Amino acid sequence: MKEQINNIKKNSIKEIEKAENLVELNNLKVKYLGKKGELTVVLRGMGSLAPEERPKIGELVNQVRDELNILFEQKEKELKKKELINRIENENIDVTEPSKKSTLGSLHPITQIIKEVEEIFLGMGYEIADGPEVEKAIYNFDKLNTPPDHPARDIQDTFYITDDILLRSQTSPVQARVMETQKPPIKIICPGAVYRSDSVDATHSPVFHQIEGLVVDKNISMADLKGTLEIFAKKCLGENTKIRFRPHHFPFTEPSAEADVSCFVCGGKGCRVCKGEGWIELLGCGMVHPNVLNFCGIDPEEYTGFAFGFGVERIAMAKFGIEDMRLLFENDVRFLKQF
Ligand code: 2NM
Repeated sequence: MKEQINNIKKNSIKEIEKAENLVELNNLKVKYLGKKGELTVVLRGMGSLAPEERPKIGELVNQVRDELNILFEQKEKELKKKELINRIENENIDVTEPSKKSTLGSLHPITQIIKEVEEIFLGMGYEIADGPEVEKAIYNFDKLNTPPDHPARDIQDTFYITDDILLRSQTSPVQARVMETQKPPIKIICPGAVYRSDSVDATHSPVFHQIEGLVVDKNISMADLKGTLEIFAKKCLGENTKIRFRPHHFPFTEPSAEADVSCFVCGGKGCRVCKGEGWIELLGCGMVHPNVLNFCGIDPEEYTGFAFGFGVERIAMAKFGIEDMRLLFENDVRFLKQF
């Protein structure tokens, strides 16, 4: 039996040396040390030996097994290294192969307009302010000179959460908050989502976006308002854009006006975009009502201000020639890809 074990040892050492890859090596491990391996079988056959022989043979088997295990380990390391070197030598990377195209998304048209308007006003020294979309009725209405019996406060028009908390219907509550906490001079624009209880159609959505602007300082006049909006219109819609003001009414401004711009498609002759008018309604504006300044802790005897506001969707639709507002909210990639 001793001889048999030594033969196994001799043969296995020879074979391990000759193994050319990891699969071969693993097969040898099974052949000699596996459950039905040659050495294992010898160990099992020890029952037939004389009792005094068993410890010696057992010791020999264990010794051979340990030696083989070490050899297997060494050979495995060697073969792994060889395979790695082989792979590195034979692998070639074709640097001329065209790369996989990665598709890059783009900003939503509403975001594009907001960013563009922000850039224009940042360039004129304005800061960008924001505030909560879930707002107190006081900030959305009372401080903006919109009393409790005003039709805009009707539950038909505004989303109430409780009697005095609502989804803001304009971004002016942000401006009321800024006036309350900061001293003039104030020069801000407030972009953001606003909510009104409107049914969805081609020109209405219960959620849309507004940008409102506010300037409060000493000696601010209607001339500052008109000059500012003229610069804005030209930068936003083209240097040839003309602007006109029509009297209007807002509770938070007095006097108030709506501003139209000459159609940037036909230049004023009349076309489909301006519906033959030559003019497109751009925004609402006015001089901040003294009550609003008062309600927000600013002395109207010392300071005056102007404010303006417009819907981003309407501007985006005019500028990009989008005919249905719903497209701006459905987020169909085939639509968004075009901008
Ligand atoms: C508009 C039109 C006119 C406006 C007024 C104020 C504030 F806070 F100063 F009272 N913020 N925005 C305003 C004025 C908004 O949107 C059509």
